[in-house]
Amino acid sequence: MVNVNDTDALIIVDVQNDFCSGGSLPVPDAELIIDPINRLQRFFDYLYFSRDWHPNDHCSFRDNPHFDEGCWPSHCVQNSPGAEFHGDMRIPVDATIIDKATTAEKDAYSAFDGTDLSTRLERRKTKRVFVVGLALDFCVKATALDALQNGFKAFVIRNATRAVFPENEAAVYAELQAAGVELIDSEDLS
Ligand code: VGL
Ligand code: ZN
Repeated sequence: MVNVNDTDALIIVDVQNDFCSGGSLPVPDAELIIDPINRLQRFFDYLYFSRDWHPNDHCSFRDNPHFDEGCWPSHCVQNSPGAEFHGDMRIPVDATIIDKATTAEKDAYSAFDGTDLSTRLERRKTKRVFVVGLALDFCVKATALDALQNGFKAFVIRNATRAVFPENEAAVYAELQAAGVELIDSEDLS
């Protein structure tokens, strides 16, 4: 069991329409994590919701003529419906939203990359972060590994995340565990 304490933080990564069914870059079974995430929220005093928040000429878009390294369909364009949080996810009025990859030239998978997330966590004396959301093999993985780099203890809650390429899931979990991220399920929390 893991006892959640009052400085622990839940980081909910990129649960946005474009990553869910009907979106431009759908993660298989993304909807299955909404209920677990809604139920997890009550354990935590501090919730951080990250958003992939790209300009419409972002370098990661494969149809962008100005960059050749783009490898994704256009997704999560700032202020578009696809960038909105999934409508069934609970978002408290006092929630903190962390926008990332907001400029055309730079991509950022980690919610720590180019944001003030680490500063905000330190200000609240947070030592441990619990990471959930989309997608396990990209932004969730990068966020958990970056949490370690920033000196936090990191957990990934398996039943509250899904991979965009499910065949990568086992390898990602092995990589996270080898790096020192703890893998748990919602039922392990009290
Ligand atoms: C993500 C691909 C491109 C993610 C973001 O949130 O995991 N994946 N941009
Ligand atoms: Zn993106």
